[in-house]
Amino acid sequence: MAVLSPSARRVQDVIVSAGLECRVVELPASTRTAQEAAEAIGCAVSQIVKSLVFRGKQSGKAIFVAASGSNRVNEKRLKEYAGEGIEKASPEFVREMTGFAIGGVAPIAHLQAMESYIDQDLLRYSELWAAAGTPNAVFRLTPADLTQLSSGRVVSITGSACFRGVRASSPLQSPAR
Ligand code: 5CA
Repeated sequence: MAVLSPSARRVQDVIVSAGLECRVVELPASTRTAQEAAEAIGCAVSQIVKSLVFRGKQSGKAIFVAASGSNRVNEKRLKEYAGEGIEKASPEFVREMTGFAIGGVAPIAHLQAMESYIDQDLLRYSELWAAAGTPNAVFRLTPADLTQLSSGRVVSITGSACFRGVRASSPLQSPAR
């Protein structure tokens, strides 16, 4: 088996410590973005776990969101969960909190504990893929693995708060390739 780079190793070690069998793989192609990762893996973009860091405008606290690759985080909704205005974190803040550079941020093995949310749409799939510390490292996991590894609250992260009921009953998205 190929030797993993240090960041990918850190992710693999956390997986093993949790008693899970997911295996980190470093691919020859770039998996820097959700789209590139889906193409390299051969899965739907919606099956990619997008790892996003936001920051509370008042408190400066870090907020982590594991989102389905095809979803856009509704910042109004995230603001409600966080209890304050939020903004996208800077690349430096992302690295400080997670220990990973943008493009390789894993949903686990972060340097600092963060308030975390998991996009409920990710629970629709039997198989997910997430970044594993570098722009070409990924691992396959199930939604159950994700909720076990991350202490995040499973929530809806799309749509606006007033249409919550409508969104909740919306049909399955066809996987975008
Ligand atoms: N390796 C893939 C998933 S396997 C990956 O990391 N995709 S991602 O979507 O989780 O990470 C890219 C995300 O980083 C983008 O969606 C974007 O929200 C964020 N990002 C990109 N550039 C910046 C930037 N300059 N500052 C803050 N966030 C950024």
